[in-house]
Amino acid sequence: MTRSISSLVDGRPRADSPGGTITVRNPADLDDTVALAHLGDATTFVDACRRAREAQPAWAATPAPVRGRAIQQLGRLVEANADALARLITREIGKPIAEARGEVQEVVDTCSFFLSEGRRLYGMTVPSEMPDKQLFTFRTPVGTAAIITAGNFPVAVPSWYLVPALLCGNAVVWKPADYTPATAEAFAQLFLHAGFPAGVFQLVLADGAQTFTGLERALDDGVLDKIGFTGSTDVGRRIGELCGRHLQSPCLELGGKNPLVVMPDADLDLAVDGSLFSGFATAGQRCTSLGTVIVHRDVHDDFLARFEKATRDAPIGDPVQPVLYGPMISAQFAERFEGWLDLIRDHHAVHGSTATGRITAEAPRDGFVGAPATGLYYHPTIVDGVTADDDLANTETFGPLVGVATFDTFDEAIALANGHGYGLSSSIYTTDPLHAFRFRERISAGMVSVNNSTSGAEAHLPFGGNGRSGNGSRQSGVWVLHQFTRWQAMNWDYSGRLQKAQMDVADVGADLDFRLPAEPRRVAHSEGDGEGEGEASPPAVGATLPAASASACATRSRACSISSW
Ligand code: UN1
Repeated sequence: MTRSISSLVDGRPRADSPGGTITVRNPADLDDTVALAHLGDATTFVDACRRAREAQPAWAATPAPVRGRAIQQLGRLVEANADALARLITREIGKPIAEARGEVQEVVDTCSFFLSEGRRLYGMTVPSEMPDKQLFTFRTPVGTAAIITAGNFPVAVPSWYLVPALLCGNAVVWKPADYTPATAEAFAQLFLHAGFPAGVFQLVLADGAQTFTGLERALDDGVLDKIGFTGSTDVGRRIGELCGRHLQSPCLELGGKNPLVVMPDADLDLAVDGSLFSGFATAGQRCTSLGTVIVHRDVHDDFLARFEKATRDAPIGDPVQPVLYGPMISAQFAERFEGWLDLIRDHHAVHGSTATGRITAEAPRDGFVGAPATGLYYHPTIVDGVTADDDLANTETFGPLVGVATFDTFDEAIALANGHGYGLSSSIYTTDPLHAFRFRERISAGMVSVNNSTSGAEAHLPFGGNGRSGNGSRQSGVWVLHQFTRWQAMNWDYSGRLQKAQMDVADVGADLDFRLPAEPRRVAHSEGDGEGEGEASPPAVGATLPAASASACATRSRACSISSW
């Protein structure tokens, strides 16, 4: 069945398609047409922003616990429709059904967290420096937020923005990826049935160029107060520039080149499990997907042999079956991935499958699950011998490709892990807590896993990155509240007179010349030396330290030994 999908402005489908139409095919079965999307244009986008802005004040005036109730109802609706939503995700982007179910669960988890935030959304009471005066802080909504998201997580990542934004009393205009209109429309229907008032949730289907023009116009017209964007670093940069001109700070979640460091003391089987999942789940098309395994020279060959075997044995294919991964999420991603395979050079060694590139009858994959010709399936590719200067070390290759680099010293591992300038997720496999904490201190990523994959963040920890991965904004948990509220400070003087801060403040009279009387210093003499206690003299410079300090030195020298590998 082909769905006909349109923007939903004030809950009503827009019959026109000024931005053209897009036909979306199931990437696991290209003969299956999933949806025909009618795209809006910049005017549709600005119109949606204007209507959202009109609806927002009444929503902001709704008590936060009542807003939380709408989030609760949304969570219930998502749970009740979980199977249909997960199956639609699998059909539209080819995500394996188990992962699609996990993604829907991530929406439920997000709702569960924020439904109670409606009963918190705490401000503070703060003491004043003057009597009969009280200070307070309040969180106020930002206004209208445009949320622009990618299609690799077509419901979970949007929910990280939409749910807290609405809970905080904002109105939202959601522009999903143009290649996931069916999932977007289904998810939008759940919002529209969850009890939010008309107008606070708008869905606009549009391509990137029309959306950018729409953002420019909406900002110029003063009908947009916040932008949340998940997507490429280049587009994030342009959105950042645009927001800067309007004195706004966007919430940007951009790409990653996520490192996974394998120390010589690591449990190698565990490291292989983590590399397999974060390298190839969602066919490597997560922002958190593994970019490069950075493995110590002493365990390189052993690790690579195990990783190679696990990858060769992994079931790949039909996403409704239990597979490691299915097809690429759409034709445009498949095409781009083929370009990135060109970054493999002569000094690299390729492992992991029976061929590279698309899985076809001519380039088959042993053990493929299903019929490869019907979909956009690609061989898993492990590229060994990656060095810091390689394009492969510095380019986000969104697809089933994992680089492997070797290090001798911890400093080298850190240089490889940070050198590309991204900073989203990272991982270290080690059995030594010292290595784990040293890694945490020195890695530039916003997220650090220890003995766990780079993917699979839980929905209530701060999610986001630094450098090429984002502008430091964070989603999820209480941290995202900073994105969708602003602090308002209030002071209330009930003294009945003007009390001037800093000037009319009572002082305390202290005697700052007071000193405690000096005590005589004494040391105990050793037994039988025939003398009593005597006056101590300060330890000579360079004298031997007591035992406690000596053990601290031992710890320090162990720490130093990391950099000598
Ligand atoms: C993304 O790819 O943009 O941590 C989000 C993970 C998922 C979310 C990924 N929970 O891999």
